[in-house]
Amino acid sequence: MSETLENLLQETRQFPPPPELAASANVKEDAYAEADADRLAFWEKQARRLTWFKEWDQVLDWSNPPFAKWFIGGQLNIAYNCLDRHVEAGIGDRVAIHWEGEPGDTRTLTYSDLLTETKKAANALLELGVSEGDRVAIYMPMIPEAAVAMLACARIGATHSVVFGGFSVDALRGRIQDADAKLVITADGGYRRGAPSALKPTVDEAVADCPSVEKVLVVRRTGQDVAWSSKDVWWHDTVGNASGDHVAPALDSEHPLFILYTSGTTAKPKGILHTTGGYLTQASYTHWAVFDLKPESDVYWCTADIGWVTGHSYIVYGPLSNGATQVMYEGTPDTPHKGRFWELIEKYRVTILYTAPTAIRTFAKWGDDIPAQFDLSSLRLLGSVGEPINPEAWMWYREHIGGNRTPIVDTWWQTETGAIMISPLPGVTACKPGSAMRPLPGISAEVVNEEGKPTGGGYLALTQPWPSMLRTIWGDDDRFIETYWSRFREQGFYFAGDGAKRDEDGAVWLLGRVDDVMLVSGHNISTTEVESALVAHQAVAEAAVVGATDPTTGQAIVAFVILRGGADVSTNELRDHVAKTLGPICKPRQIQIVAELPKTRSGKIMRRLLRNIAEKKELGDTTTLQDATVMTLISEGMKTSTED
Ligand code: 6R9
Repeated sequence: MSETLENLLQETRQFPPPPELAASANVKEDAYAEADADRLAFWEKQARRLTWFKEWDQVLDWSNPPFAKWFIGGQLNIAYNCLDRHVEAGIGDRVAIHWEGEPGDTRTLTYSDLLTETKKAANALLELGVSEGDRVAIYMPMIPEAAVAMLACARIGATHSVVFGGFSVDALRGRIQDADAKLVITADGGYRRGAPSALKPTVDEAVADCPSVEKVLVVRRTGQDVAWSSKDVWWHDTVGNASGDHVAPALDSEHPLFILYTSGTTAKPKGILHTTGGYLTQASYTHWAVFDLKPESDVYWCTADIGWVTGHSYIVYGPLSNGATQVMYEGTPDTPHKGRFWELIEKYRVTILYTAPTAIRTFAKWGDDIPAQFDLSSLRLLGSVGEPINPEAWMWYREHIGGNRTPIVDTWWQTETGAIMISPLPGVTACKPGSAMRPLPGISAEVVNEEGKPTGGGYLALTQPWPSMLRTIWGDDDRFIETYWSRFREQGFYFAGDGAKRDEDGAVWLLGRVDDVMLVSGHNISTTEVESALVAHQAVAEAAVVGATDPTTGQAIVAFVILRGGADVSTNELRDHVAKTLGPICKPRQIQIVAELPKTRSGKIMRRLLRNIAEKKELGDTTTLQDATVMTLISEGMKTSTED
């Protein structure tokens, strides 16, 4: 990116909070002023929402940046905060998890059930030789044992590293080796798209090259045949026979809680390290504040996988620390039919739904008539995470899922930030479709130029340390400094890697990764704005835009577009539509209609792969791709298309 980012899309629609929600909201307008007046006192107050075995001596140590410490000297146990204290408070009978398997089998776990399971799993881990400070890899389907495994690790102070159940042998092996994991927790398989999908063979192959692994703990989920080695133990034997008595030890506030590897690039994955007290403080506070959680009456559902940071912070640690009742679903949204999500919302009377733009655009593509067949009137709040949400997808979500009633919180954050950073507060903010609006109370973010000075369109920087910030990249402090803290070294800002703009009301609009920004005839154009213009055409469901090398303009815009079911439109009409909406400079050189787009497992479009196709280069690393066949289909389509 050379100068600043162009500001192309103008959005004038605005949706104030429903009055009832505003009146009873957990967090009101005054929170911003309170946090501005004394940021550390504000976070100290949020830390007191948790139960500490020993109070901290100091809130923040920032004497050795960028290595932060929060709540120094404090001691707590995360599993105790998520489970024991709720049972001690007399709400052990409250449902923690309504679990729904893909084939339709169900399990209901109360807080007491979850506590007993976690204590047994903690004892089993100890018996298997895992102790405080050891690393445990978790490679599991979306079953309750996945959450139990994480909580059991947290309980005994073992650092977990969850690896997406869809990742390959190579990805799993690399992550186990990088963290020197002593134990792997997995399952025989899980259900995906109507059939058992094996996990254990991948673990067997990976573990063959991982001398650090002493044991593999296996949950029986599908009952499919598995090869068995001397390292393997069944969950139902080991955890099943373990004692249900376990006292949660006090762990240091800075004790390493988890490592989570960021995906999606050709570089070696970065093991993002999170610790205990600061992480839980912010995960818990933001879950309560941003989703306005009323634990006695809400039924919350986050559709993420636990292999993604969203599953860590907003399925496991945030909701459970707040005593929430939630839905957990094993499978895909189209199995056995495309209304599965809406069926579950109707069945469990879900009040808060948290999902990703990729899912929303897919639902819009499948058609409005599908959600219309279900009773979604229980919903009172919707959330979005993972990518910029195109204004038209936001409007579709509000109308067809939220019945034009519910606020939508577009939450910006990263694996590295650990918890939500920029988001509306549902009882306070008048939301604009497509904007994450403003930093949460206690969070400092700016849109800055190359020199770190505030600007209308440029880089998103985080200007003050925050409790749930990453502490380092596992085993590589230099890379941590280089990746996140070198661009604004002088200012001491964290560089998020995202482009953003601030509108005249101060609202923040995320514009995608700066690596994806296109430089067309000297103009920096964000992929997000061109994609949003395309999605605003009634024929378009999804769009991915890349800058491909061009002899005359430097880079030229190439768009890959998925049409809505039944829609028919010429690519020239779409090119003209973009030119009319954003100006002639943004007119794509070429538009390719495709059936699918390459995405990561958390649904982010992998523009790097599309850029290679647009420039007719080799594909590069596709190991984190959700469906590898997509690329072959797109490049074949590209060869036969004519550039109009
Ligand atoms: C939570 C998560 C982080 C990257 C981030 C940004 C993109 C996430 C977003 C968003 C625009 C939002 N991103 N939420 N962009 N608006 N509401 O997604 O973590 O998987 O580490 O990805 O995702 O580009 O930098 P992670």
